[in-house]
Amino acid sequence: MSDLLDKISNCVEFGKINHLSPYPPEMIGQEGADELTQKALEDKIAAADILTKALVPAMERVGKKFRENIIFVPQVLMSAKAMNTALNHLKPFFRTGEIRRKGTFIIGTVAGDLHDIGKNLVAMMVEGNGFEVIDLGTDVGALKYMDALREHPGSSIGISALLTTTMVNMAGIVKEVKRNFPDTKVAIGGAPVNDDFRMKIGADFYAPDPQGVVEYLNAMTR
Ligand code: B1M
Repeated sequence: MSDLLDKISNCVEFGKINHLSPYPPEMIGQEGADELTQKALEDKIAAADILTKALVPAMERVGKKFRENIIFVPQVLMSAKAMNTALNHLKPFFRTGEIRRKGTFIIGTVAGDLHDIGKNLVAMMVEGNGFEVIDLGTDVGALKYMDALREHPGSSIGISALLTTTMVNMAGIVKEVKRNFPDTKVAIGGAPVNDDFRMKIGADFYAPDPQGVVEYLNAMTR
C-alpha cells in the first residue's frame, strides 16, 4: 500500500498528471496521479489515506521548495494539476463525509485588482493541503466576502493584492468582516503588503508566500 501512496505522492510533487502527460520528461511513459489514484481506490486504500499520506505531504514539499526557490511557478502549476486530477477521484468521498476537509478558506483578489496568479497559487496550495477553498476570483469587495461567509460560516478568509493602489482596499474588507463576523480570521498577502500594513488594517496574519498561509491555517485547526 505505501508503495502506491509513495508513487502518487511523487507524481504530485513532480507534476506527473497521467500516463500520456509528457511532463516531467524523466517520467515519460509512467503512470501518473490519475491512474495511480484510481488504482489505489480499486485496491481499497482508504480515500482519507490517499489524501493525508500522499497528496497533502506532496503539496507540503512543493510549498517548501517554492519558498526556497528550488522550484518556480510553472512547476507549482503542474503539481497543482496533478493534485487536482487525484482529488477528482476523491470527490465522492468528500460528499459522503468519508473524508473531511480541515476547514474552509475563502480567497479573493482585492477590489480594483485583476492580478490572480499569486492568489491562484495560494488557493491551490491550501486546497492541496486538505482545505475546501472558495475562490471568489478577482476584484472582490466586502459584500462578496460577506455573502460567502454567510454561506460558509466558520471559514477563514484570504485577500490578495498586487497594486499599491488597491492594497488600501483591504482595510474596508477587514473592517466589515470583523464587524459582522468578529471570529473570522483574515490572512493577507501579495507583493506590496507586509506585516506593518497587516497590523495597520487589523488583519490577523500576513504571509509572504502560499506555504505561509497553509502553515497559518494548519496551526489554527490544531
Ligand atoms: Co500588473 N502590475 N498591472 N499585470 N503585473 C505589476 C504587479 C507591477 C509590479 C508591474 C510593474 O510596474 N513593475 C505593477 C504594480 C506597481 C505597483 O502597484 N507598485 C503593475 C501594474 C501597474 C499594472 C497595471 C496598473 C498596468 C496598467 O494597466 N497600466 C494593470 C492593473 C490592472 C488591475 O489589476 N486593475 C496591470 C495588469 C496586469 C495584467 C493584467 C497584464 C497581468 C495580470 C494577469 C493575471 O494576474 N491574470 C499583470 C502581471 C502579470 C503583472 C506582473 C508582471 C506579474 C504579477 C504576477 O503574477 N507575479 C507584475 C510585475 C512583477 O511582479 N514582476 C505586475 C507572479 C505571482 C506568482 O506573484 O502575485 O506576487 P505574486 O504572488 C506571490 C506572493 O505575492 C504571494 O504568493 C505568491 C506566490 O509566491 N501572495 C500571497 C499573493 N497573494 C497572496 C495572498 C496571501 C498570501 C500570499 O494570503 C491571502
